[in-house]
Amino acid sequence: MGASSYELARGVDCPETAAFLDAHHLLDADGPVRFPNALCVFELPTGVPLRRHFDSDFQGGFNFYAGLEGRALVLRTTSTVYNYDYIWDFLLYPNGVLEAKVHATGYIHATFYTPEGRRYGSRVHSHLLGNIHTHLVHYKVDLDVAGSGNSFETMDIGFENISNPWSAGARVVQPRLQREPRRRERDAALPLARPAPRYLLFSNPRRRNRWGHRRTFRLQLSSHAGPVLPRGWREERGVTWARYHLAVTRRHENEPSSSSMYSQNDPWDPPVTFESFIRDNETIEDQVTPGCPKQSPGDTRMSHGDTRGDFPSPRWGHTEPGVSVWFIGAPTRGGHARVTRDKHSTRIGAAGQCQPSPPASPSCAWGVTAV
Ligand SMILES: [Cu+2]
Repeated sequence: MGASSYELARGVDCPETAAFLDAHHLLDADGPVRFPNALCVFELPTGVPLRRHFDSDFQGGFNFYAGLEGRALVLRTTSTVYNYDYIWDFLLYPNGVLEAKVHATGYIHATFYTPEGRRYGSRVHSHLLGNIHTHLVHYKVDLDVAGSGNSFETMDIGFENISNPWSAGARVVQPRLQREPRRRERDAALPLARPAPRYLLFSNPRRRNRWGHRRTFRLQLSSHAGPVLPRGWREERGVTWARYHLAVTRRHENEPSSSSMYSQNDPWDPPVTFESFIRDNETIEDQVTPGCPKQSPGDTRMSHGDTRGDFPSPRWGHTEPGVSVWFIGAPTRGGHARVTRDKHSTRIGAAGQCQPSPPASPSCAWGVTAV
């Protein structure tokens, strides 16, 4: 994508305050080609606090208030692919969450309108039909959690029906955690045909926190669409990674990428078939080989039935699939909110000012205590 990542406009593509960086590529060139300002970095107010608590005294006042404003550091670049533009964002949050996200914009690629065409899309102008189509995006991630000896498990919430210990003869239904270790590649390929498990957890069984829980990443997927073609159909062979919400495989040097740009030229017999990574069903449990972390193409996709509101530019409000990684029990919750105690204040903010935080702290926060 490097050769299609062009210059960004300050104030439009990125905020006025962003820092810009050049990008270089070597495609179809004798030497490096520079695209000025093709990357930008900026701080994004998320508009929602990272955390807050108003501790009511239930008598019209409060004991304390503490909050931490929400911000993310964003690294952004774009790719212009013919009529379409993709905006690629990587967001780093102060609580340790990493998020990868893509927005689609540009111009729609329409066809000539006929009334029969409405089975396949929406009329967007006198002679234009916006066709249904799918943008498939996937990320291949080499993930290490406190070293490369990692395991993968999924977790869901089930119910158990127990006798009520405080009331003889009565029953109580309560939620419980259901963990499912995924020990082999086939087990760790989660097909689109079934809903994805609620929690996708990558952990290091030998590295635990003080309470005995494994060091863990949680992967969260955000995607809208379903299968793009029936499994095994001729052209589907070129996108076998699209069969899964997520597939965790053992990393191999000869499997550096889960797809190939040349698959579009020969989807019937593509140069890289992701399905072959899984077919040997290797163990992925507790791999300790250095440099052999597991890789997990997380699959996100957006389906556009282009509608009138998408013309001429698709709205990006409904085109934001992405992947985020949460650290579980790691750099917990920021933890740097300053709570000042001010017995004379009756309103939040009256005495608390947003002050610069200590250097180690990710952001700034303020708090007030009132009587
Ligand atoms: Cu589209």
